[in-house]
Amino acid sequence: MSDATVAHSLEELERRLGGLSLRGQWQADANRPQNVRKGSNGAVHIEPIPAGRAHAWRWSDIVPILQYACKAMPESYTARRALILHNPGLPRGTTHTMLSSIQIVKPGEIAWAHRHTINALRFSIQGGPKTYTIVEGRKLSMEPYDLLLTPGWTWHDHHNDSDHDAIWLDGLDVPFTLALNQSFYDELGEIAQQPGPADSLGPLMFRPSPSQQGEAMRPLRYPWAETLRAIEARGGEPVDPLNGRMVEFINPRTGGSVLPTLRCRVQILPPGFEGRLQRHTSSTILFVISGEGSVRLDSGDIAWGKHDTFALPNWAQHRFVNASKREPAVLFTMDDSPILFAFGYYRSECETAP
Ligand code: GTQ
Ligand code: FE2
Repeated sequence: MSDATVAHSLEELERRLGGLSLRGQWQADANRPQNVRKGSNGAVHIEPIPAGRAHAWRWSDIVPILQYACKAMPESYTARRALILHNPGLPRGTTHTMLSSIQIVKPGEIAWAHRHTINALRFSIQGGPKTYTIVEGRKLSMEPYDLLLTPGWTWHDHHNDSDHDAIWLDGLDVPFTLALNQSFYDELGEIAQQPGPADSLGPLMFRPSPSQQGEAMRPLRYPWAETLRAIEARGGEPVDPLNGRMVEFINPRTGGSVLPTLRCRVQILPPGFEGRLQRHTSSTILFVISGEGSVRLDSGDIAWGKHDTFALPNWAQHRFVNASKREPAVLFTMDDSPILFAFGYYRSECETAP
């Protein structure tokens, strides 16, 4: 049977392509979820559908299950007694690029030393001067709302020498790093590192005054007391109609984000704040330090209160609301915007002024 005698069908073409490990470009993304729009002239416009769901994890659910985990897993060990905040709309992770967990270390415990290419941070919730993490030999205490960094490939082990449970929020670029297939992991082979003297770097610099460039070592601990001072110093600045007030944690050596993949900020919504509708291509994980409010999305409102954590998918329209007319709401946020800025993908839109 020669080709000249058979009708040339698209179906037959695709069958033959398959046998040759080829695919037509028209077949490539046919089943991919995406938002396709046609303009008045028939031209096609495509944009992402937000990856995963907006979801909140309640502190009131987390605390009892952490206590249960302590009974069910009597030792923390190297794998960590950490509960992943698993987005119900994703195969893995809290957003499609980031993963957060809530971790508990009991009095007297050590979470064993290891390192990984995955970048990680911790935002302390319950802790004190006798709760600490050792990062590359630097002993960093974990007091409430301190931010601690373990940049990719730095050794780290966590210690709780106090007589209270230590609890913190972990943030990592796990889904991003796995998507690139760049995950390496080592155990030290000893339970803990030998710590040097307590961390003793100079004062931190926050935007808008980045300097300290060229410093031999960068800060890996951002104490809450200093963060509060930075927030207070900027209290007189105008309130952004989208996000309230934002203070970014900066790597003083670069003037950029604290980790190559993750940006960390504190967001303050003044009393009665009702933000403009906005969306951006970055995804965000938010932890409520204090206050009560909601984020309003097309899919409904998500209310949040003290110590809740919630995930905001990329490109989801949202609006921040502080439910209180008297108290500000204070949030710790991490987002994946450094990845997007690095490759020119970052975009944002907002409602124009009324
Ligand atoms: O504490 O080093 O939630 O390596 C996930 C992976 C915490 C940690 C997590 C980790 C850690
Ligand atoms: Fe780790």
